[in-house]
Amino acid sequence: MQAKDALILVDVQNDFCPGGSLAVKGGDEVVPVLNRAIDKFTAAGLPIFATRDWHPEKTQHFKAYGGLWPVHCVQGTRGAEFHPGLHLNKDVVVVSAGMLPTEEGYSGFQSTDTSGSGLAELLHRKGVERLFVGGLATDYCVKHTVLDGLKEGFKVLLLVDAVRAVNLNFGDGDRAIEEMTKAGATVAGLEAIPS
Ligand code: VGL
Repeated sequence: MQAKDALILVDVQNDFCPGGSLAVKGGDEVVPVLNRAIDKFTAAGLPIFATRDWHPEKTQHFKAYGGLWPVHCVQGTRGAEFHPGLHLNKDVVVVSAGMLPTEEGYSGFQSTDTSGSGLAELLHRKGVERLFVGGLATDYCVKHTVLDGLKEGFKVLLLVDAVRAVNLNFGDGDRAIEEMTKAGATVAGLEAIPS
């Protein structure tokens, strides 16, 4: 493990898992894979960030108000909670996105912690240079987080066994992986996490 690595868990929330209001097929399958990544990062004392979609009840992100999506991840609801099987611990920093009624909030880099600091700033403060990214969903929040991470100057590894796609259109997930790769991300398995 290198001292400048961080793990980014993207939106592993109940509403994106089977039974949730915007369920991603196999969404819960990312949990055991991410838990192994969390255990490795925790053992090495390296930073872990968990992003979450954290919407108000009325937002242009939802169909009823002109957006694409069914109601999901409304602040304070069970659907907005992290999947109960995810090994979150007190050292994991939670950052929230999509809190404004006018904001889609697809990118983890639009997320802030409780004091209002953005993800890029939090990563820079810890001297992070390389991100390992997994979570939900491949074709939305994972993709935007990876692309923005690259734009911010981080090296980015996509933990490909730990992502699942919404696939509103057939093949969206595969196209998203291609787009991330073209932009400079590396597709990797858990073995890419040095221990
Ligand atoms: C997401 C669709 C709508 C995601 C969020 O977390 O990828 N997808 N809102």
